[in-house]
Amino acid sequence: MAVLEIKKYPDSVLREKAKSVENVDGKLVKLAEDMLETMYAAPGIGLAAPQVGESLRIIVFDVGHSQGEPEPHVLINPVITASEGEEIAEEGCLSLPGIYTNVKRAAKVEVKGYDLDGNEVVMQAEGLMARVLQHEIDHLEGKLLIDRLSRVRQHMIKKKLKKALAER
Ligand code: GNR
Ligand code: NI
Repeated sequence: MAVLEIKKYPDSVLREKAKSVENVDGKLVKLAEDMLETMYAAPGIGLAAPQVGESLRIIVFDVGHSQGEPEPHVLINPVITASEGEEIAEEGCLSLPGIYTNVKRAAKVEVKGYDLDGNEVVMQAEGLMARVLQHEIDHLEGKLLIDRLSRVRQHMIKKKLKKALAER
């Protein structure tokens, strides 16, 4: 396994629409394992393939590991099939270092996808897991959390990002 480099804003790969995975081979399994290792090393609670430079529809997440045993999840070609309610909570993104801001999301989601064995998986999620699933699936569409903010807040954060970039 390997820790991969996390692509940061404004890398163009973060703005691409990721391609569907057509079949799960050894290379894809390796990518999923490397993504999990990269996520735990960051540390983060979710990661989408475009964040490591692979424009493919694969996400990994683990929302429970800080409280106990690691519970790694891999989802291939995930799709939100139902959503309910609204909830505002603070989010961060490994591709937007230093930015933490409230984001409005659906409170509950149902997500369908496939695991690494090619079996269909259906997940009912709420709370932090629902939030992370929506955040990761956004990455597959080339969408970042800043796109979900008010214009005024977007403007403020883009100024902050520009300044941070100039100082790198
Ligand atoms: O590590 C992460 N934490 C987080 C917190 C609240 C909502 C979403 C996230 S995902 C983020 C890692 C990341 O950037 N995934 O794409
Ligand atoms: Ni992110």
